[in-house]
Formats: sequence, structure tokens, C-alpha cells
Amino acid sequence: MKRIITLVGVVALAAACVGCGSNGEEAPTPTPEATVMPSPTGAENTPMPSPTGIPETPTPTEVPTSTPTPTPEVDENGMYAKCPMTYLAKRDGVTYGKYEHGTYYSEYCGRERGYTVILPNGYTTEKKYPVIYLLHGIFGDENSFAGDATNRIPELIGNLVSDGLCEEFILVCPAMFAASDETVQAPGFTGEAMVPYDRFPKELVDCLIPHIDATYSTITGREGTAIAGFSMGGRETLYTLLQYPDRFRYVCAIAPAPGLVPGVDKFMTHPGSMQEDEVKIADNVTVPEKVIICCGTSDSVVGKFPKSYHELFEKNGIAHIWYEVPKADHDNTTIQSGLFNLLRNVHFTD
Ligand code: FER
Repeated sequence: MKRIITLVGVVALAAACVGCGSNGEEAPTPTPEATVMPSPTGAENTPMPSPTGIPETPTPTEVPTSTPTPTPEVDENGMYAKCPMTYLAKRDGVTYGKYEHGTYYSEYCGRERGYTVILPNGYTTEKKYPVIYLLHGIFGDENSFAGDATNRIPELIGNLVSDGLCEEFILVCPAMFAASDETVQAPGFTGEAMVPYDRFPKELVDCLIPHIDATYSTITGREGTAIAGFSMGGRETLYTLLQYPDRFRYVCAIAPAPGLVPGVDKFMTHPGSMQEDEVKIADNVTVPEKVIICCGTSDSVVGKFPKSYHELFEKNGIAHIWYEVPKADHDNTTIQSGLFNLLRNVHFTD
């Protein structure tokens, strides 16, 4: 029985995750986000129950004499809770990038492996561009982000670049399950299935990044490189950071999945990619300019694990920004928020 429940859960999660966070909705026509005004006192106007059971006349609500403070759009670290809808809608006059497919040779898998890439508008070898690597969720591959039109990643990039809020960059979406033979070894919720995922950071640094630098006109090295990922990709983003802290200028882990360190959740017992006391960066190492960790407050898949990474990073002295996306689940709202904040914060050519 337990096995059946687990399988049902896995299938449901696979459906949710392959598309990397699709919320299952048809692509809506975005409208400007409504601003929710808080009650001026922050307290709800709930009448107090009378001890006698006879309803008491509620005290009239005080009329505010000054303008109430609007919901802050941005926190003390400059993080927007949500990506404004205006960045997710197609605009007249803006050209949006399209995913192209490529392959590289993986020394560790002994075979060609795929990636998708979005090049900047008017890409030219006369310029050099920074590269952002974006890692998909569990059961995904290089087509996961490209195959989900509802995530509106091309729109987000095009609009931010068009508004001058983000420099042009090359987006690379790899396939993270670095197995020698995927017909033999498949993704899943077992310690064994974590091995190919945990091999990916090394493959990224040793095989994929050199391939991208040889294929496109890039700003090479830490100066021009960032990494982000959602869920399983968020976990591997953090694992990459911890192994190669000096190779990335910006890092963003969106709803990072359990298992970076030992733990148990509804899906499996995680042996941990590393132990808690190994989650450290030596003092003499160059670290990223910004590390962002975020998660939806209603994440039904990874729950409080992202927050536990934040607490562990804090305890072990790894500088980072932590924020939560109000009411968001394990979905594109969270992905869009994380990417919006990352893209507004990357400054590669300064
Ligand atoms: C887990 C819970 C969630 C886990 C992975 C995930 C490997 C990943 C979810 C996703 O990528 O969407 O326990 O273990």
C-alpha cells in the first residue's frame, strides 16, 4: 500500500515537475498586479465574542487620519515578493528570444548530452555576453523550461532587457541527470538516483561551461557566469556553489529540493550530498556577489527545506539573501519571482 501511495505521489510530482513548475494553468493574459492594501493597524476587525453570549455592539472602527502604508513591493534586500505581471506579458515592439537545442560531449557520461539556449537579440560575435545556467526540476531535461510556455521566461528576459533593467545574456538550460545510460539509470526518489544529479556540478564546470565558451561569444570565468535552478535544480545550484564557490558571480536557488544534507521527507530518506558541517565556504575563497535562496510560503513539495538551507547557511556563515514568495506553491509564480530578482541584480559588465 505504501508503495502504491508513493508511486501515485511520484507520478503526480513527475507531472508537476517535468514542466519545471507549471501551475497547470493556461497561459493567462497578464493584467497589472493588484495592490493589496493592508488594514492600517495590521489587525483584522473581528468582533470579540461576548462572554455572556449576547452579541455586543462592535466598537466603531477608527477612521484612519493618515494614508495607510502600502504593501512594501520590495524587501530590505531589494527582493520583490512577486514578479510584476507587466514583465510576463508580451509587449509590442519587443523581440523575444527562442530556445535552440545544442549538444556537448560529457566526459563523465561518455556521450553527447543536450542543452537548450536562448541567445540575446541580434547576437553577434563582436560582443561578449555573460551566461546564466538554469537548472530544471526532478524528472526534467534540457527541454523542461523551453517546453512550458506558461513560465514566460523568454518574456521576462526580453522585457527586463528592453527596460534596461538587465544586461543581455545567454541563457543555457542543461539536462541535469548526468547518467551514462538513461535506459539503465532513471531519475527517481532513491539514493541511487541522486548520483547522476550530484555528478552534474562537476560536469557543468568541466564539460558544459568549456563547450559553451568555445561555441558562443562569452565573458568567461566567474566575472560572466551565473547559476540558478528550481527545486532539484535549486538543490544542485547550491551543491555547485559549495563545490565551486569562486566560479559563479551570482547564484539563485529557487525552492531548492531536500537532500543537499541528510534528511527525511514524504518522498524519501535523503543520505545527503554532503554533511551539514561541510556546508561551508573557506574564508580565503572568492564568493559570489549575490546568493539568493527563495521559496513560496505554500510550497507543497519541498515545504520548509529551503528555509532550513537558509538557516544552515546562516549558521555556517555563508552570505546570502533569503526571501519568501507570499502564498506561492511549487510553481511558476515562485520561479518567476526568483528569476525576476536574480535578473534585476546581475551586473556583469560593471
Ligand atoms: C524530494 C522532494 C522534491 C526530492 C526532490 C524533489 C530528491 C524535487 C522536486 C522538483 O524538482 O520539483 O524529496 O528528493
